[in-house]
Amino acid sequence: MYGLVNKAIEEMVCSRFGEETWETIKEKADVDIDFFMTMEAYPDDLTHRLVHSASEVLGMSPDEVLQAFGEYWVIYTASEGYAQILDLAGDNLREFLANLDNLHARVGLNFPQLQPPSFQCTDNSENSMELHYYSHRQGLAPMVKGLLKGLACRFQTEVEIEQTSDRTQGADNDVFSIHYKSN
Ligand code: 1MF
Repeated sequence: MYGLVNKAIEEMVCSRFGEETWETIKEKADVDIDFFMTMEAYPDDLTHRLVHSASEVLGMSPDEVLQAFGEYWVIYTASEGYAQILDLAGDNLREFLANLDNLHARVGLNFPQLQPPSFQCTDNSENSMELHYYSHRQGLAPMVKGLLKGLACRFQTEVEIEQTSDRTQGADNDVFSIHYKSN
């Protein structure tokens, strides 16, 4: 994945736990890189090693780290030069999710090594929808749950998110059910 992803993990850890903790995490992950380059593509394995190491050092499960990271990604990209791309994707959760493939297509135009996931949503009713998540990558569904929470926060929408289908449990793809809490 592009270095932007590893930089976001670094920023999340450093802002919450400090730089020393980050150095420990990198060391344990056997990652000997001082500065990640935003525009350079790094092996996915490196990102996974960082997540696993962070989970050990921080005493969280890898899924919890990924979920926290998903939430952070929404804030991080908005503050690191991608505010406009995010703004263009919509001003409510439904619209944004429906536009995610367009967003990735736009980013991928300039960065050919992007391997974008794909998202398809279907409206179940006025207050609930289903999101199908397709990816070249394995094991990132917890991050998607975090991304959804981050987006709900961005749009100040209260939602309940449940994963109803799980690739790690043998399903063809991951499906999330999103329920708007009425208030
Ligand atoms: O292949 C990739 O390197 C890659 C990196 C990040 C693919 C996708 C993403 C973004 N995605 C991360 C989870 C990927 C899960 C998977 O592959 O199955 C999050 C997608 C997302 C979901 C909900 C809400 C917002 C989301 O992301 C918005 C977004 C997406 C991509 C970028 C920024 C915001 C982006 C921008 C530039 C990138 C990489 C990603 O790379 C650069 C950066 C600077 C210069 C050149 C390239």
